[in-house]
Amino acid sequence: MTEAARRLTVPNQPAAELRARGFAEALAAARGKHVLIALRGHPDPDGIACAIAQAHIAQRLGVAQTTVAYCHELSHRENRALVKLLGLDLRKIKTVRELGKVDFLALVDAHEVDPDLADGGDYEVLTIVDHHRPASPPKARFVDMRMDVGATATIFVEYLLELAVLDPDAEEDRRIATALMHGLSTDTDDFTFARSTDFRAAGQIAEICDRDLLQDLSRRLIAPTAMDVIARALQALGVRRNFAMAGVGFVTEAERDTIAQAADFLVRREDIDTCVVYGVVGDKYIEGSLRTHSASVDPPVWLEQAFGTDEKGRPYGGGRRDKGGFRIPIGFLGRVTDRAQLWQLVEHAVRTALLRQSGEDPTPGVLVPPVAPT
Ligand SMILES: [Mn+2]
Repeated sequence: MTEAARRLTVPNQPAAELRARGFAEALAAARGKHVLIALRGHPDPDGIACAIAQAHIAQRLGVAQTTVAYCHELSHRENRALVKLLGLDLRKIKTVRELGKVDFLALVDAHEVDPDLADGGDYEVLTIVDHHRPASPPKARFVDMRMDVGATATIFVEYLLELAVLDPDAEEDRRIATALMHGLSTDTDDFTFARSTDFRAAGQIAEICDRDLLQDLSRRLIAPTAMDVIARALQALGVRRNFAMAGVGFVTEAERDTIAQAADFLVRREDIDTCVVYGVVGDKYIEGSLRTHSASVDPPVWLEQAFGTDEKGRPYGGGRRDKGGFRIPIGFLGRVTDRAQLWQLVEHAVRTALLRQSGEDPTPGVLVPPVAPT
């Protein structure tokens, strides 16, 4: 039977088998070796779950050692709770070297090594498994990029079924299933944006999950700092037709996630479909989060059109179907001591770019007066 015919008769199955086999073959090259699963950016539940799933599969396939590591803060309270409640062993690193001899890197829920991992480029990337649209072709021995899944966790559920079936009676296996379910639900906004493949994956691990733990994990807490930032966003909110934007002023690095939380909140306003919340993070970057449920807004494209690219041609922003983010270094300007003035500059530049991109006239008259920075 031809591949096409088989695919017709048993939807998904042959492709799933092939991909899992390819993944296993790549990992086989690391038999007896040390693989670093390097999370990019601030680890989120999907990335963390996939990392421990890959570590589990790797172990079964004879990889001698796996380390899961990240190089940015584990900044979200819920992400710290995930690591704590599941008793996960995650390492925070600045270089790969500090882990001793590492033979390969593996990327999950990302397709590039974190640029802040100083010597990340010196190591071969063995596998890439991700659902973010790549800006450039990802380079690794094995690549599985799927834009049609709501979470990378869905892909790992598939791998687990083919390569290392989870045992409902084993504590570790239950933990992995629980983490994957949590990753699935957070990445799909509680399954609102889930595809059929995501539902299928959730169904396959539902009986193995620890329900009590899952409930603890999904308790959506809002930190007091996030509430403050949401209040600032509401105060500064500017609405143009179905587009809303809000500049929240200065935010510390540890609290950067509050910008995304404010955007999650604002996009629920019923008369808009897209919003952007932005601020100056750690006096180093203008950072912003975009949230949309508009069919015509593609976050990575929209953000690139609004903010362009850096001198190396890399877009300042990226994202997926319903959300995106951007980060623009402010460099030397970060030293400006008059924060009100600095904020005014940032506010003006960002608002102009956003209004232009949303098809509005960015003349000063339509700019909402900036809120005093904090
Ligand atoms: Mn993800």
